Amino acid sequence: MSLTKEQFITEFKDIALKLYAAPLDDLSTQQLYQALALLTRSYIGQPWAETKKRYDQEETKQVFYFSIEFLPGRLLQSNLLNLGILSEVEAGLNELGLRPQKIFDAEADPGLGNGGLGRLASAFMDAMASVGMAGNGNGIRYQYGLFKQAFVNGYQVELPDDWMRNGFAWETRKENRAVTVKFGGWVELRPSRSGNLRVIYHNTDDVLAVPYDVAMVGYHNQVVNNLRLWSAEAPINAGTDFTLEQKERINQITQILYPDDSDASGKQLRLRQEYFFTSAGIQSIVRHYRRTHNSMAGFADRVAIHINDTHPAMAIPELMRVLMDDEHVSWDEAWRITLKVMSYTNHTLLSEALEVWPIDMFSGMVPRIYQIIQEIDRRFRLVFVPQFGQAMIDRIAPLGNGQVRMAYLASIGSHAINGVAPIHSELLKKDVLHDLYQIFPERFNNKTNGITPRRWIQIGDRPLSHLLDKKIGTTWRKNPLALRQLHDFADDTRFLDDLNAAKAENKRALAKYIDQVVHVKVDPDAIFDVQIKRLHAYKRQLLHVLGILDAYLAIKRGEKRPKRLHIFGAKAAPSYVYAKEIIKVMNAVADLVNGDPDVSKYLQVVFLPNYGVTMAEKIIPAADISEQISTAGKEASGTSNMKLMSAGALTLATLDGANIEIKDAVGDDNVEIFGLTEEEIAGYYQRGDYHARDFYDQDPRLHAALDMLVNGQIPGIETEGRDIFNSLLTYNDEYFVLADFESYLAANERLDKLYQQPRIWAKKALANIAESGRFSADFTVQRYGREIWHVVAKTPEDDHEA
Ligand code: NBY
Repeated sequence: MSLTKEQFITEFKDIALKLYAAPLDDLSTQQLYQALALLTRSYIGQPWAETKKRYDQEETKQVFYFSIEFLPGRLLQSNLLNLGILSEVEAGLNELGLRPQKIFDAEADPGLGNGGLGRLASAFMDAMASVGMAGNGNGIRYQYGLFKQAFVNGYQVELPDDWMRNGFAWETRKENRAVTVKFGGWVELRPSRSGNLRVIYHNTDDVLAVPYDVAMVGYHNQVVNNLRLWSAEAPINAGTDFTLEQKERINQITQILYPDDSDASGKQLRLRQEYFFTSAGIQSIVRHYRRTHNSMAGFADRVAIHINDTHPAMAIPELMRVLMDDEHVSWDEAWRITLKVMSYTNHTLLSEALEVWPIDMFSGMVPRIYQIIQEIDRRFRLVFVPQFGQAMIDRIAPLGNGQVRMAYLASIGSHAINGVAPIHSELLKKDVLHDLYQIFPERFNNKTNGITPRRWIQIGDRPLSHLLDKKIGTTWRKNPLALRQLHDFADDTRFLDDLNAAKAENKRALAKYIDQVVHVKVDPDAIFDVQIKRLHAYKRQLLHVLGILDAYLAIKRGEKRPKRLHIFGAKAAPSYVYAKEIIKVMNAVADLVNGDPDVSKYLQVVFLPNYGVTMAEKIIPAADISEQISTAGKEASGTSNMKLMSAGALTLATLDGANIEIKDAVGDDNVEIFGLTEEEIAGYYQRGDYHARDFYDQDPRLHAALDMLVNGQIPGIETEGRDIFNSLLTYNDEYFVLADFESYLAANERLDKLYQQPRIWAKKALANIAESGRFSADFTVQRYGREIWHVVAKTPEDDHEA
């Protein structure tokens, strides 16, 4: 859209006056934010309605991305950017004597997810709208997001994230689109005169699912898609029948996000959440379709439903249920439609993270869904036992060991199953879903994750963005592959110096932010070494910490090194004791290092509390080194690796997840690879001959670093230091930290040396930025569109051009 600075100023003053009955200079920052958000929303309404109308009129095939998590990040700036009016608005605010950034910072970050899985879902929403794909999100409107993390005496403390305290400016309550979700009770199957089976539900607990829609604005293309988040309420007209307690119980369903990104803990409320948003989504899709079609025959040509990990896998039996019970479609026809509609992404290779539910809990909560899964299970066995044998089918049938096994259900009921990086997709076929791969080889494929450069470069990294505009023009903003033009300037020393200057500016800004948040004065000239991701044993923040301890000891011995600032951001699942112990140790190490004037000349450590999307936007542009150091074969893909490379950070990495593709993209000279490969680790497992203690005994530097955990040199970690020490030595170091220690140090030493030559460093940074375009989620969703969903992207401009 077009909007001049002058128009904006008039409209902004006007809306603020209407809203608050006061002139601008009387308003708080929060009020200014609310007014600006409302004005921005008013620009979105029309293209939003028109997009909807166009999809209906043209009978566009639509994608519905079902995810129990979304992490959109703040939306004001990104909506303004995508509408094409960010510069005008900022100029207008400046002219009014207001600070744009201060207003943007008044927005709460909707933390409706744990980590990469939730962020990926939101990147895809942004990307689908931006490439003109009819892509809708389906999720939960959690009253409370992921806990707010604080540190008290170095320990993680979890506080409620009341992110909607000031409302959520971007949502629209769609009361008229509410549906009823039924739990519990029992099911009567009664033959009817027509020969159909009539399904009668008795004694169910009904919950009203009310949708709140959030606009997903495409980049400069007049497309606005829909993210539908469901909220649980007591059914209407029954107000008098519900006690306060019953209402409370219903409201609880969408009250809080589960803060577990590790093992699938069997929580009843979690299962309730899964069925709630899945059933609501399926019902509303079918209802919308049936408004314009009188049978379900063509449904699969108009609808693709994607299951983001197994949390929404009940979409499969739920669609079967609606097709059969409500639409009177036969089993065979319903199954044909369901298979064609559904597709599934797996996000983990850790077997403890594969979701399973006890059958008695499951069948009690969703009896009809359980019946349908029983029938899926029966038919699956009937068809495949003769061909593949009882033992194999027992391993992978949807029901087994008294459990409903969601990954198997998802795989059996989808026409496509994908991993999120090549190594991950290969390991799915080889290990985790090997038996299913034998049966359905054609379903398996890879779709490497992606990120949105709009948020991470255009919004997050202004200095770099301006530099790019000056050097290669602005086409990279629409097509990030244009970043490849940067290769032409790999030997342009002026430009390399400019790149370093942009990085330095970002580092000064981050240093200021660090001082504000944790009151540590850091040296902006240090190497900024960043590890930002959930705290997990397999991600090996511990290896990074041991590297810091080694540096500490070396500096204490009098060694001089280029100054490094280690920056961590990481939340631990509240029930993950070991991860929380690592957090305590990280904080204690930070105190030790920063508090020692001999050491802090060369080494500083900052652990920023409450890492999330908004904080990532501040950290990533300032990073020199990106630590991607998971045990090879454990990280499905990673996405912070892609974001950091696009900011020109050099990747310090194991050959895991998408690190491998980053290495292939930039070449061996432009990343720093270390550590055991996945094959080498598999070899240790097979032979059973990994002995962590040997590394401790044989490597004096490792020995000394590990001893610091237990010898009292780090105050306050008696218990935690001992537990971690034991996990590595007594319990033989499940994640091969000790085996990779030496090569990790060597890689770090190479980076230290390299940093002494700023232009060579900048040249490598340039190569990373130049090749980061391929990881744009725009391309990722287009690959999903072509190969899985069978949809084509199209924008209103395409119509004009045609
Ligand atoms: O998904 C992450 C992977 O670890 C990462 O490698 C990948 O890049 C990213 C996107 O594909 N997985 C992830 O974020 N998983 C969770 O957050 C999660 C949440 C809940 C549960 C399990 C995992 N759960 O069991 O409830």
